[in-house]
Amino acid sequence: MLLNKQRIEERNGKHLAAHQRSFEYTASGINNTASILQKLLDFQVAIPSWALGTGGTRFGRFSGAGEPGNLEQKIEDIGLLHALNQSSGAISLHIPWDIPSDATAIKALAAKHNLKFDAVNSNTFQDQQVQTHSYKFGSLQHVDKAVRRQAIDHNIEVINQGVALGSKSLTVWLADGSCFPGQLNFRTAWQNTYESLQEIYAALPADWKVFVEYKAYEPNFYSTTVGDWGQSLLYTSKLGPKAYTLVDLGHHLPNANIEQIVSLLMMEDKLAGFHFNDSKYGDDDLTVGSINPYQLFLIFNELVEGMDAKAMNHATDLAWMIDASHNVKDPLEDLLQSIEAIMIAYAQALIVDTKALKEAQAVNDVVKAQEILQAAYRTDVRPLVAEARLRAGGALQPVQLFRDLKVREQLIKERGQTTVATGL
Ligand code: PSV
Ligand code: MN
Repeated sequence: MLLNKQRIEERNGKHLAAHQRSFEYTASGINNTASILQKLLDFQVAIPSWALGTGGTRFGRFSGAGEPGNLEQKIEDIGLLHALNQSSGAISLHIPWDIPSDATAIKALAAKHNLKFDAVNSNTFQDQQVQTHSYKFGSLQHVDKAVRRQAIDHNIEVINQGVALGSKSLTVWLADGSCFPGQLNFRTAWQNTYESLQEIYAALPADWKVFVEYKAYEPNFYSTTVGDWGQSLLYTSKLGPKAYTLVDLGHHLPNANIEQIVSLLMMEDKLAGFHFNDSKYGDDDLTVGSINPYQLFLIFNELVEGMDAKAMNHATDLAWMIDASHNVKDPLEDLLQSIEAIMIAYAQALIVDTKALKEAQAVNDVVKAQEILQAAYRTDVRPLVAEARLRAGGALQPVQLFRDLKVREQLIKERGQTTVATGL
């Protein structure tokens, strides 16, 4: 199914007058509207190939209907999202859930939908049918060299797949760790993992990066070998300049100060980018901004301040991606909501009066500092985000248009009721 700009433009018509009124009002209170709009237009968030179907937990999965049954259909889904919001111009593949059988054809299909290939992700946390050794007791950390070899080779294979598609980075997330005290030797597990990562690092093409993603717990519940940002930073610092630490918002212990982590990783030039999601308890993988939008804003505030301090390009110098599991919502509607939440937080961060904030910090004016941040956070920037979408040819109201055009109903007609997408 294709949504062309003309069809979207026609539908925008009936909301245009109301939008223009609210946009003018919001813009009148902001100094640099033109530059903010350009930044919003440039900002693209990659969609993971594994999040286009209904997700599940270990207790069950309640599949939706009309889910994409293959990689081509997943690309088509992201094409729909991008047509609606003009901010989802990239796809991140998980191998072997989504191995392209014909890289040239897949690349051409993605280009037809104006999509690029973001980071490729390896998977050594599940056993595949054709695999010789099991990852039950870890992969890159494993006590058996043959298992480590298999996991290293898989990562190199994923790099090769990514090269064929035009990706420029590999994300490694390891489930490695232990469930019980005494199960493994922490130092040996760390050392094995480091040596394995060194081999993967050595296989990176010159213009590639490797992202080491950390996670506090699950599936291992006693220790995780890349358990937090400190451990990831230790690996990436030792590996070299092509290695970076990837922050997945759901991978922290409760109440962690993620914005501070982000700020320090950027200070050290070691922040890879993000897997966006939201959570109340742990790795809940909920819609971005659905539980704690203020935290998301504070993270973007650090990002914008940190990127500007280093004259970085907001759109291209870090990797922006969603990593969520849509268990009770239509995945496409959920992704549209997530992108909207990201754009809102980004726009709010862009209107922070950074000069005044620095002045307040310099004289320890705590009250003023809070006033400045919350003035930005409490500004309704939705008309700015909508205006950027409108200028790019997207929908003024993406979720509403998705429903009005009966996109899911159409996909069910095309794909049937019972298709199940690959992923967790
Ligand atoms: C692990 O929880 C994770 O965040 C990693 O990024 C994986 O690649 C992804 O989720 C798998 O769903
Ligand atoms: Mn993740």
